[in-house]
Amino acid sequence: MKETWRWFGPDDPVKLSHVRQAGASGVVTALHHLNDGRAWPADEVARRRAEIEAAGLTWDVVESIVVHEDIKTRSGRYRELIDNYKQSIRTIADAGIRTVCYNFMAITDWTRTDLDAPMPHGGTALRFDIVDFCAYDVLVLKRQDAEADHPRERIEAATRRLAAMSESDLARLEQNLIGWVPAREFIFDRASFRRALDGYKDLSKEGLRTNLLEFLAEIVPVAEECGVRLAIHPDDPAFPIFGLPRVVSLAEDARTILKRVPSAANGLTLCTGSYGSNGANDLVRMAAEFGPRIHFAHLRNVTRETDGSFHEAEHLGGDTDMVRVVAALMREEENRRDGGRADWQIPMRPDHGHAIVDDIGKKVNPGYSCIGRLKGLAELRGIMRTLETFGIPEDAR
Ligand code: DNO
Repeated sequence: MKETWRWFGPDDPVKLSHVRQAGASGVVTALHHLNDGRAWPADEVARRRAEIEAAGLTWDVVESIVVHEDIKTRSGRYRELIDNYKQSIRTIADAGIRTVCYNFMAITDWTRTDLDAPMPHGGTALRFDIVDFCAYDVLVLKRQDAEADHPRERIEAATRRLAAMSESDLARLEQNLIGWVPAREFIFDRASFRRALDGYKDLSKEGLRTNLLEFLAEIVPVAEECGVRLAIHPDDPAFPIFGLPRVVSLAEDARTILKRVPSAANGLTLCTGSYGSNGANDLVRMAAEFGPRIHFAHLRNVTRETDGSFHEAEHLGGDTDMVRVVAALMREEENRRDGGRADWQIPMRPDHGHAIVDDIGKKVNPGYSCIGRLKGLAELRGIMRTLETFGIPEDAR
């Protein structure tokens, strides 16, 4: 697999020189400031690419060209915004970038309640605490019908939790859930978040899926034409939150998307952490089943807790058997090579990392510290080298 690393652009405190030192050879980035649905200008893409190449790296994956809310709800300016999206795909293809990771999550991108949860080793990790989430959803945001989405015992626990929370704890929780950038492109306050939720009140899961499929029907032919592979990122967490419809949470969702738009250009980002937040997903099986359509891998692990909470584990810890996932992906690469596929190599990145050692106390994009990811990448590289040296064992085939 090609070792890549997410870089948030010139403002990222983790520099391209650090990426080199971590041993990755590819970069995953976006024109993060152009996140309002406008088409990406070729000269800006070229400048960014030149900057990456000057550091001795290649720009392998665009993550993400943001899908505007109007496209997800098929309302407002969606026609013009889809045209812009197509234009951006053409522009990045002209610049030689052939993989686009994007998501179709309503309103929120990945969501956590806690960005600094203490781990037993003394560092911190990202965590989604279902009781904190429920406290915010039901008791603070007071979302209409929210009670129906949570079991009674959880609401009782949430009521006790909220009573014990200080004002600053609550402010932090709200900031983490609705007010935070950069992975999420929009910043909300309570009132604007309620309005955004309102925009989805008549959209069912089927409705959102239809909008996704219609979007794909328009952009996939463009991607095919210019040799770009689209890689949809799963919902994170991979279960409904805030009563919003979710269409990329389960293996079955991925299966439907691939089946309904059967082009090779329509593929997946196998994010083991996001899919792994839902115990119904078997990541090793998904890696094998969806192999030919996996265009990008986000490798990280989660530990699911009994009440539905989860936290981000070490890359080789947690509930997902990372060795077998990597083996399945490398097996897929072998198949592609045997089949003469030019795009045999799957770009992977160590997705997120704990804050450890010199990361602690540093201001970085949450989840995207240098040392934690460096550790994750080194561990994953160890698996890859071992499998390259000794071959992929029969029981991983
Ligand atoms: C989280 C990331 C996601 C991802 C988007 C893709 O760390 O994996 O924010 O970039 O969902 O559009």
